[in-house]
Amino acid sequence: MNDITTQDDRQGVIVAHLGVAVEVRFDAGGKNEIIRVKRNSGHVVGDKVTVKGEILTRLERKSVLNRMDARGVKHTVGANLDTLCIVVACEPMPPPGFIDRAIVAARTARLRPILLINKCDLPASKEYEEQIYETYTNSVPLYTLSAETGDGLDRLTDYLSQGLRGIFVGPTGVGKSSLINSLCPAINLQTRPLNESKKRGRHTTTVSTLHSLRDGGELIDSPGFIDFGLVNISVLDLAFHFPGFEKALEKHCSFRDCLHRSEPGCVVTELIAQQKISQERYAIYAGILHELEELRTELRYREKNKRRKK
Ligand SMILES: Nc1nc2c(ncn2[C@@H]2O[C@H](COP(=O)(O)OP(=O)(O)O)[C@@H](O)[C@H]2O)c(=O)[nH]1
Ligand SMILES: [Mg+2]
Repeated sequence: MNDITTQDDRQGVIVAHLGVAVEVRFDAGGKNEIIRVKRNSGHVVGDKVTVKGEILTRLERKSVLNRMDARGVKHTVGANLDTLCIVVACEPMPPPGFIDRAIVAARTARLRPILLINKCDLPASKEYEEQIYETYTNSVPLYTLSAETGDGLDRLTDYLSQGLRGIFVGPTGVGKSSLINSLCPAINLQTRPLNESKKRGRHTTTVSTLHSLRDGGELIDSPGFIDFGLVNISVLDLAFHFPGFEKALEKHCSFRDCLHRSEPGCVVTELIAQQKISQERYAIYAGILHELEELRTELRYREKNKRRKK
């Protein structure tokens, strides 16, 4: 009797979420099956599950990645991720602070951030690459590549083939779909010339899927996932994880909850005075800090209103 139960209790991972069902890839045999779940069951791509008969149970998550939609509602994009691949290019350039927010979000969610500079085949790329290297060399691994020519893709393949599960994030038009297609031709995502993506607006489909790569590693493709706002990040997370402050923070500020504003004994302030952290970088930090504080005030206000209505 016991034997039958164990046979029935199968482990796998969710590779697609289809609303009222999920597609599970089972560890044994590597076969996929569709299992029914309740709508809004809370399961996401990357979740480890056990399936016993018709019953699906989620196992504990190692990490989750959340995003906030335009209305401020939180969504979980994927579970058990290892690395966030931040994609940028000289065209279109990311908005100021985009890379910093992404790095802080990744570190807060315990994902390893890496920075991919795509479109290195374009003549304007050299100067942009230099800027990026100057700012981020000591903070995150950097990869210069081109989905168009294939240059530098092998380094990314090698990185992911350590058995890492990754997801790409970046502004529309930088080449995320092109890169995913190069790494995993079976997915065959639609890519769009820059002017067309503006005309037609964003993807409408938001079905996330998990794909295994030929040389090892996995990628989550989540078409609606472009930016994730500052969801789940506290002012302290920002103060700890802002790229460029690493050297300073090795020494520790006098106060453990130092926000590097004008607190006494702040090592960031010290390094600014020594010109080891530039005013420009600090201004970006201060801007994000301000945004987070505004967001917190707004969330508190909304909470209060909600309670009042009840
Ligand atoms: N020159 C050049 N163009 C690229 C490269 N990668 C993507 N593109 C082009 O950039 C545009 C947007 O690419 P897409 O993959 O749809 O970007 P996404 O919005 O980030 O998914 C398309 O016209 C691609 O052909 C590259 O490495 N070099
Ligand atoms: Mg795309």
